[in-house]
Amino acid sequence: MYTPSSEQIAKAYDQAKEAYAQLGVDTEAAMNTLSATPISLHCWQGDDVGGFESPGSEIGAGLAATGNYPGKARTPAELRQDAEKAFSLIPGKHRFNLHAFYSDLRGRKVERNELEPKHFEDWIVWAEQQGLKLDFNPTYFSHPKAADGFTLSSADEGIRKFWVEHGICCRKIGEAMGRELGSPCVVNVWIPDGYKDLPADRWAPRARLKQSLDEMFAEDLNPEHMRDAIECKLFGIGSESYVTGSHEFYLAYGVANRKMITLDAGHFHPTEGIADKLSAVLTFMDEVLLHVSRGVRWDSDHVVILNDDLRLLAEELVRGGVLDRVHLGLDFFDASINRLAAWVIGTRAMLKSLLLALLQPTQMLKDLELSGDFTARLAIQEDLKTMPAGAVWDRYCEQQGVPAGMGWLEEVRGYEERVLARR
Ligand code: RNT
Ligand code: ZN
Repeated sequence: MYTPSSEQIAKAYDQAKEAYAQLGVDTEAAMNTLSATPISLHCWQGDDVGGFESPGSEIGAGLAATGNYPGKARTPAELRQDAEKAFSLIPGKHRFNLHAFYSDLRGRKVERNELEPKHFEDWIVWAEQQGLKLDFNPTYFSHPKAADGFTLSSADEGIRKFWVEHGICCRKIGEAMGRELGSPCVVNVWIPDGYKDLPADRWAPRARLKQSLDEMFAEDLNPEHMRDAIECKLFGIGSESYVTGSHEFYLAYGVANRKMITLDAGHFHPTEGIADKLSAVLTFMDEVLLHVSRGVRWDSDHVVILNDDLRLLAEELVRGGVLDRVHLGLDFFDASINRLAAWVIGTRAMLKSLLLALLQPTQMLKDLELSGDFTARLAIQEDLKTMPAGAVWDRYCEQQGVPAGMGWLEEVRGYEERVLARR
């Protein structure tokens, strides 16, 4: 196992620093920027998108976490414990992204259209103690009123109203989280609504969704405390032929109503990447939320790894200078491996991709492009791939007080033995 010593890290870092300096890249500046870039870890990797309302219920909504690795979190306290362990292995200060059905009700039964900030008080207190900020999502699935696959675009007025009310509650919860923790909470709306087979009417559900969003967003809440986001999707299991909240729908809604859109890497055609979309949408919108995910042949939500899609995405963020306009959230759920290792692998991959992008001579590449030297543009981008970024990464981990190299895996194994295996 590669667990570098301090001397090893220092030596390799000095060489790397020198190598990057020859390219005009400042490794210290890169690490500083990285440390100021929070990633929002999605709570739902910790329990297979189960939530704590009714143990053992189906997720539904076309979402599927496959695998039965032992030790999943069964209570809010267990989820917090696991998340704390994961955060201790991830360099930097980050955020935690909750879904409404992770309310900490302590045995009470509260309907989703009656949720209040107090039902998340334990989460807020915990976040405060941990120095974390929170993000939030209304939950439009795993519920009897979502059983036919329609929520905010339901033709049943009672159901539609119920979900509008849920959205209103959740915006207020997000506002409380943001106010109490001193950082805007992004409240992301994703609904599963759609048809498996060819619809006879594509229009009415979209008209109803617009109406529902207008009702939900009617009250202006302080953007210092909360920001609304709306997440599109191309298709899902059970909604292959039609999704009410398509990309065009939410993009248009977002531009018309000044709401941010959410780009989930798994929500487009499999050959389509979200990296290319940033410079398009951010030309017209102030902010964007990303759900960084990894689809394998479909929207499978595999654990994020340092692949080309991720590298391109990070390059776009850095080259566009938009790290402060893009909220970086993760969205994957793998139940076939250690769940907290999944968080650590995915988040560390996201951070590594940002570091790689920050270690590029961005201006040099842009200049080469403008001068028409596409040969050098390609040659340098290719050689950058084998520059000693790993040495900078190790140094960054050490600086942030988390294991460098592969040392974190030992920690996870120990935790699995002591805690997870006993559940
Ligand atoms: C579903 C969306 C959505 C969910 C989470 C649980 O396709 O990606 O973001 O994954 O809200
Ligand atoms: Zn998503």
